[in-house]
Amino acid sequence: MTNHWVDIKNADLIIVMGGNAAEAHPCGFKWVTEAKANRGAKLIVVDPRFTRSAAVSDYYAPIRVGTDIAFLAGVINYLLTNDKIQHEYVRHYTNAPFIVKDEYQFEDGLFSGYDEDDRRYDRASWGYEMRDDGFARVDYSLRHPRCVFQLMKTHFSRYTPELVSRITGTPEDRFLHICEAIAEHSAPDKVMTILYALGWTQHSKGSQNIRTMAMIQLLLGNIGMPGGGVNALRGHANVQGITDMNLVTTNLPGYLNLPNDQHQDFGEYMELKALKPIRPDQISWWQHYPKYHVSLMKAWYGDAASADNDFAYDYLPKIDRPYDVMQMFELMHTDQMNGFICQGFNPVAAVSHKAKMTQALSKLKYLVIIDPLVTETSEFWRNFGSYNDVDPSQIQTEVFRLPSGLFAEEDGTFTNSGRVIIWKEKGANPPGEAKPDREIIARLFLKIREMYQAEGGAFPDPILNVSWPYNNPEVPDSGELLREISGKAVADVRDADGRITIPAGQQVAGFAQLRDDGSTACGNWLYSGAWTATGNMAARRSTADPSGLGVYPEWGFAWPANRRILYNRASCDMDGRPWDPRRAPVAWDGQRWSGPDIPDMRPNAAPEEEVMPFIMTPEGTARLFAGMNEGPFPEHYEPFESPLGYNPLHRDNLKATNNPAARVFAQDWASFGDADEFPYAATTYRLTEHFHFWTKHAQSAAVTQPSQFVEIGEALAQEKGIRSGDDVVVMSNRGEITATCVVTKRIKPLNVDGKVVHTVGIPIHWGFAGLTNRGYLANVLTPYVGDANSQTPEFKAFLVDIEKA
Ligand SMILES: Nc1nc2c(c(=O)[nH]1)N[C@H]1C(S)=C(S)[C@@H](COP(=O)(O)OP(=O)(O)OC[C@H]3O[C@@H](n4cnc5c(=O)[nH]c(N)nc54)[C@H](O)[C@@H]3O)O[C@H]1N2
Ligand SMILES: Nc1nc2c(c(=O)[nH]1)N[C@H]1C(S)=C(S)[C@@H](COP(=O)(O)OP(=O)(O)OC[C@H]3O[C@@H](n4cnc5c(=O)[nH]c(N)nc54)[C@H](O)[C@@H]3O)O[C@H]1N2
Ligand SMILES: [Mo]
Repeated sequence: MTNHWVDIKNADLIIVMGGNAAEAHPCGFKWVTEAKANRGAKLIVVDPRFTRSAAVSDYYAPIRVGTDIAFLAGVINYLLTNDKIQHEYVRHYTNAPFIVKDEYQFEDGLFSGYDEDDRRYDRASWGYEMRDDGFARVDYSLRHPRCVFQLMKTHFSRYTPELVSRITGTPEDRFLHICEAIAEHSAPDKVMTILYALGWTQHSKGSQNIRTMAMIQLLLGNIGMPGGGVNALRGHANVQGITDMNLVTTNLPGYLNLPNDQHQDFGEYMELKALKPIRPDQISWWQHYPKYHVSLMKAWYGDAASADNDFAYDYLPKIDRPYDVMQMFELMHTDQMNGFICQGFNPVAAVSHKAKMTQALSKLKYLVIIDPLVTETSEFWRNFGSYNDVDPSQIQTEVFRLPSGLFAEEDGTFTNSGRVIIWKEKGANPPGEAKPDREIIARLFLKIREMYQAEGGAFPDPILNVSWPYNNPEVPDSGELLREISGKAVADVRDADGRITIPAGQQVAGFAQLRDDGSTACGNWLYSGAWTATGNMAARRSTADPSGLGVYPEWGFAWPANRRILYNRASCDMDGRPWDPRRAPVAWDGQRWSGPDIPDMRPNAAPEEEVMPFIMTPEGTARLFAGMNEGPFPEHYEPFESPLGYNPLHRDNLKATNNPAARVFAQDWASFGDADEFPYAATTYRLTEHFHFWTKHAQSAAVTQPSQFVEIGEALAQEKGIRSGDDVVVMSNRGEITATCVVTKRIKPLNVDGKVVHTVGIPIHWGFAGLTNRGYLANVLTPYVGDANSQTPEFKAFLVDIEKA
């Protein structure tokens, strides 16, 4: 979240689209209720299903799965053509005035630089025109034909309400009503927020869905504002924390990048990453990149990382492609990977195209499962009839199960969606032979290191030299780990005059103290200060909220620097006056930036200096034109399995039917189905009563939703002669499942480009392990194709057929 949970109470309008917060985030949803009750906020829900979020909304619109970019692009067109944007904000705080290179083009649904064989764009033509002094050219009148603002107007003018309705199936009047409601929030003192989750991410163009809404929020001037922002409601209790710590294989902790094979030279790499401003006087925060990188390597390798060996740069793998979960299973499937350690993860249930998953695991030599429970993954080799139709005699994979504790059986921290890190105590010790994850990983590491010590290896240094300074090496203490992540001086840190500012051994107060000379160590620059600033994380539980804005400055610690709202300088005009004095996180007081929140700005940057609020970019502005993998502007592409089979925007160019940069492995093209055979749009989602695939082991949860079901609308039910309670078979080109059918008024047929499109809804929680009635994994049906930027599978838009069983 750019903002945070409590801040939702400050919104005037809340859009829930691409998520279903009332059911998937029922506790956090209370802040929506507060906004409605206390300030008369309105709630709008856009979802293919009339969800429980929709049931308490002020306005609802249905949408065809996988078409949100068309909807949101239509909103952008509405805002631009009706001049409903916040002018000063757009002119100064976004890259609207920047002039784009001549070579940039958009034609027939493709941007310049497309390489069809590689399914990849060369982004060179997407840059700004630069001046001789290294700064970008801008036109604050916004009239230059190639300034971002004018290019946007042209690009989005195609998304008329009529076209939006044709693509999305959302009735035109409903779409226009929502446009009008959104447009009101271009007033400087009116703020809208967006709450989204998987309905946007789990698509072959998921990142662009979110980015399109970010553009709307920028046009309205809603980023940096209390009650505003772009807010991802995250999944598992600590998934924000694990993302911050490098969930994505191309990252290092704190969103630093793992160098790729083009970057073998340390000096060159640091220079490349330390981005200089491309506008005069801007902050361009990534200039500090080398400090964070070097401090990370000091945390990992201690004395073995020194200036003499480029701070152990050669120990880092230089990555040739992302190794996300789809890539891993592709490698297993093609015999390029033979061992897999799987911790707190049930991929057979959770990843798309289940048949491919079990085939892939069958090719392994060994599989290690670290989990408190039996899972579909640990049982993948066992025959469960049609639920898991495998022949164990043909599977040679050796499966090791290491029983772990559960998250509630360890102390440590959680980071919530709002970037707030809080300390938690454990509820109990893991039972029986189970061990905490920390101990399992530590002991695996120590054993592997021992083997390298004894037997050598091709390149043992990165293993042998890991710094492991814990009191009990077999069970590192969570406090020790958090202090390592928070950072400390490892040699005396001195100022320019040689005076010691932080003596060796002392924790640093925050990332501003980190150095690139090897005198500091820090496991994650974004968490720097989490330990020190607070003295003791466990004590950060003050419920004082002096401003009433829901800041709670001494409850937990929000990264970065305990800042609750990112880019909060943008909540003020160019003169440093709040757009809305009743909701001012910071303001310029004549001397400095101050207020209830920690300013996201150099504290003494006077407004006359014109230091722009988006301090992470070299421009100082947010980007309406940005280097996403499938294009600098969003464009509607159909899901890989589309009920239309063509893109109404580009019927004549088949290459622009689906996202041209989405990742598809060669063998998987044949596994996609088409609308002739599988005519219905399908999507998957969760229920409040279960958490994915493991609460089915808990009796109390298992009885609340004991049996698998799918949902269809009344019109389709009638067409197919299906009644509520009948068993049905749902088929995709990858397999079929049988379940009870619930016929519902909550799903309505949509009129899409003259064709009636029915939606089949498939909750995900059943499988062949646990205490519920046995069921089929929903992912028997889903396709194996990944988003172009995040590689998230397209779980939310595919094709099925349905028949009475
Ligand atoms: N009780 C419970 N709570 C959970 C979880 C759980 O398993 N159980 N899981 C947690 C996790 S890990 C996560 S990531 C979150 C997920 O939170 P959500 O994303 O809110 O959960 P989902 O139910 O998967 O999907 C949300 C909605 O997206 C809609 N949708 C599907 N396709 C589209 C589309 O193309 N466009 C639009 N606009 N909407 C679409 C679906 O109809 C559904 O209502 O929930 C978390 N909370
Ligand atoms: N079709 C479809 N597929 C989906 C989704 C969808 O919407 N549609 N949603 C996707 C999303 S967003 C997510 S997050 C995934 C969820 O997929 P997973 O994360 O794989 O599923 P979970 O069942 O939440 O958890 C996996 C395991 O973690 C174990 N566990 C719990 N606590 C601990 C612990 O402290 N230590 C260890 N070692 N193990 C522990 C549990 O016992 C469980 O077996 O599913 C994804 N798959
Ligand atoms: Mo998730």
